[in-house]
Amino acid sequence: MSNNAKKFYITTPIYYPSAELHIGHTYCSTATDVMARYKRQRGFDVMFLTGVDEHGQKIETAAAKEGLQPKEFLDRIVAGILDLWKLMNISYDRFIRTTDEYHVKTIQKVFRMLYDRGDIYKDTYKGKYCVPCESFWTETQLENGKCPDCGREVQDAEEEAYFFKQSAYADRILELYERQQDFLTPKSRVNEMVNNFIKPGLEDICVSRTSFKWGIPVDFDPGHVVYVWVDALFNYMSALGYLNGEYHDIDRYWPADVHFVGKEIVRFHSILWPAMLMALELPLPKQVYGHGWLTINGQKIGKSLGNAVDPYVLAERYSVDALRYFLLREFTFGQDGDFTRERMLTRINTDLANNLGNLVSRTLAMQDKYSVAADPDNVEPEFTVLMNTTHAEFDAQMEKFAFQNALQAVFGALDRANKYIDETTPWMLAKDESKRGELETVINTLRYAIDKSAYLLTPFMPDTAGKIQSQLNGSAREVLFPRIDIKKELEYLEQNG
Ligand code: ME8
Repeated sequence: MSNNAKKFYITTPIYYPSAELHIGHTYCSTATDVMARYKRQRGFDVMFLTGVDEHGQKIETAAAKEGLQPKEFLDRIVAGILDLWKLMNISYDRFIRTTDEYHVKTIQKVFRMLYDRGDIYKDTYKGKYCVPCESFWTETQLENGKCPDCGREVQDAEEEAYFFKQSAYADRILELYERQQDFLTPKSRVNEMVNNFIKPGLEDICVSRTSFKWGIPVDFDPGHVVYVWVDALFNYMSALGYLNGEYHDIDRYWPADVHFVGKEIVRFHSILWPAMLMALELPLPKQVYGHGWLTINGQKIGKSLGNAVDPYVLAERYSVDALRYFLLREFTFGQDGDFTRERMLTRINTDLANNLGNLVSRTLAMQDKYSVAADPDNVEPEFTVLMNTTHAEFDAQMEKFAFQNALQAVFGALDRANKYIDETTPWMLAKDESKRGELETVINTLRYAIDKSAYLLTPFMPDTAGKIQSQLNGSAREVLFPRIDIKKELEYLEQNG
């Protein structure tokens, strides 16, 4: 990659290592992967970062339960996460573990710098703590006495601790939202932040703990470990080599072009994160995008709710590409979406088997049968226009992370191509030697529509797009997406899924 290429730095959150990764995690990393692949395809020098967020009491407790040291416990789980990303074809450029030595070094330096500048000070912490979420709450923030994020019990907590002067940055954060209108998107997330957190009075935030050990030690005050969110957020910079010698890309890639994050962690990314960066006089990320949740019957899919959907089962049964496609086509990225097996199967059948798959197999079967030579220049003008418009629409939607709309544009064109077959009836043209020219145009127009669509679909379905391209180039044909008998399949999943 030439060093002159425009850069694009995109991140997923770093995931909490959990043995039971579910389709919600897959959703976030697939969306990021699609965006990274899209930008690479358009010539950008992409840095796609993902990783794991390994510290905190939750991990310490989980490891102890299994009689393991935290690191041993983590290594096993991280191997599983890497395996899932491999399965899902997640093309990350860098994978960070917050237990990596270089990251630890960065965090210790950051903590000390914030302390030296007076942005971190020592006091006594009194309040509530949600262990599973690693979140501190004040009484007023609780909902019915429970954690407002997950609804679980919180604990009383009181200890000597360090605090970050978040309150001092409230005005500058509001100014940031004003000045940089797309800093936080979708727009609805800005109102949530302003009304729920900033307007009621932004509080200083407790950034160290003494009640457990599994964290990055504050190097000038033994016994204190750094609050997991300070540790976690700076991964986006430590992974580029900020304040460590491991990597040297900070000047090339920082500030990030976009952080993709789930809506429940938007507040950390759009308040605490910019506030800490402001304190250190560092450039702010250009954008934070808060995506919605995948739910089942309206409830967030997650381990603790016991309704996890296993991406392995779905990917093995319907293909990785079908799953990737479904996730980004069915749901509106910025909003919650309810997962059902029926929605998934219907989407795969309608779009992938009937529309795309059918178009490819019909076109290539006819090309063979009627011995039509490929000629990329023999294209109906209507389709040149259609595919150009589709391409422009696709790009416009991708720039807004409106994946569902981008895909809809391509599938609209594929739909048109299928109708064009019905209108032109190539099997009739083939019977009449005087219509040979017309037949050749029809087949080549279809090939052109397929080729352009495959190009656009590449970031979403890299394997399928590759298969389509090689089938267009004459390699043996295989069915791309077998049609599913939905009723039978639902019964199967009921028993095995
Ligand atoms: O929050 N639907 O990690 P995490 C959509 N370590 N997205 C979902 C989801 C669902 N049902 N369930 C989880 C953390 N996610 C921190 C991040 S970043 C500096 C630190 C998403 O493993 C969730 O919204 O709990 C989040 O964006 C990501 O998975 C990681 O969640």
